[in-house]
Amino acid sequence: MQASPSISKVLVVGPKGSGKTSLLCRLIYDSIDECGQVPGQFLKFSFSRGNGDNVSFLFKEVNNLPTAEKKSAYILTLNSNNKSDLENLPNLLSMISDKRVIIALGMADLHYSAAFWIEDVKKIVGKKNIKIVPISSKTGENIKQFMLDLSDMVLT
Ligand SMILES: Nc1nc2c(ncn2[C@@H]2O[C@H](COP(=O)(O)OP(=O)(O)OP(=O)(O)O)[C@@H](O)[C@H]2O)c(=O)[nH]1
Ligand SMILES: [Mg+2]
Repeated sequence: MQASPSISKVLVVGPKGSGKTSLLCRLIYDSIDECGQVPGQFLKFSFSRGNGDNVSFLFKEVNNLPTAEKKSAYILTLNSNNKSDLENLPNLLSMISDKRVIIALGMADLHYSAAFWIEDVKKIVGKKNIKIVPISSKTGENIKQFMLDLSDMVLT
């Protein structure tokens, strides 16, 4: 049994309407019907990795970058149905100084109408070691995998 690590503060950033609030709602309430006033709030969440390890997070949606706020990592959300989210990605990445960032490629339930997908994001991210995980906050698709990848990132 591993001693439980201290809490990891993770800032959720991304273009307007890219799904930041919805992702947090999915994580905290397992639904996007009760989003309420998630923005600006610190949300505590304990994730069970399934092997007896729990990882504690403190999430916060941040709508203005760059930020001086302390953090251990960033989640960057993108709306895969909105081409401008891909176009704005280089600028967004330049405002994130932290090396620990994971990209939540959102609206995977609308993959059929996506404006871009994983390969397109990879081209912009280049050699940076940034994981890109397709997710749907609406259906919950791949959210567990996303949390496993996020916890891997903060634990290493
Ligand atoms: N189909 C679908 N819609 C989604 C998904 N995630 C979010 N949405 C919708 O996309 C819209 C924007 O989502 P938000 O979570 O408010 O995005 P945001 O990044 O917090 O937006 P701002 O705070 O305004 O910048 C809402 O209408 C959501 O219901 C998803 O996975 N699938
Ligand atoms: Mg929001």
